[in-house]
Amino acid sequence: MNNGMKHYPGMLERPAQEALVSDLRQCVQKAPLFVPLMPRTGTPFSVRMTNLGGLGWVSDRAGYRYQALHPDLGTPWPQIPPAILDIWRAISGFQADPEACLINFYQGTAKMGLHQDKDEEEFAAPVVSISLGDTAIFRFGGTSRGGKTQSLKLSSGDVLVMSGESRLCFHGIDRVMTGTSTLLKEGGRINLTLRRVTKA
Ligand code: MD3
Ligand code: FE
Repeated sequence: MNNGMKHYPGMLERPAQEALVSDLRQCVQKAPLFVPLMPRTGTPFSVRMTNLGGLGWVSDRAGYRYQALHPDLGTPWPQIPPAILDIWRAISGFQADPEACLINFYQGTAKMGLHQDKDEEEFAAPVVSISLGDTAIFRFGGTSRGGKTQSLKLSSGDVLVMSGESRLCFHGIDRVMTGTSTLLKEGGRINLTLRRVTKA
């Protein structure tokens, strides 16, 4: 179970985390956080999001998809900063760069239910996740819904790589532990998820 999942605790040192947050603040000025809606029902997510790269993941009443433009502004997403691409190049083992960097911002009781990431065309590429700020309780299981699950704490500076069988595992965030990091002045948690969308 979960072959191909690798956790790198504390891969990013504090100064690197601070530099990333500074990059991300600039990016979010250009591509503000939006509140995704569940397909069909329109129920808002508790997590706010934005994206970097040629393609961004969005969700609204019409469904989940990747698109080149910010849903509220109609402008292209900012480029993925070099420091973020460097992490992918160092750790993914994949020959092509990611096309999408989803930024998830968790405040207060925000969480993310168990789901699979399957809106991409390229499943041979891993997904790389970078955690910044407060510690999260991450839950993951196997490739079918309803199986056994395990949990893992994801702390600021941790990197998680999901390749092979784990690429399609069910996963989510149960909760974020308020006050566990001083990285973000207002608290909360940022997760960056790097993905290859089209076939390389
Ligand atoms: C396992 N994000 O954006 S990161 C997501 O912390 C997402 O915001 C969570 O799930 C977050 O889709 C979890 C860890 C993670 C990311 C992608 C995965 C785990 C994954 C893709 C496949 C399997
Ligand atoms: Fe996911």
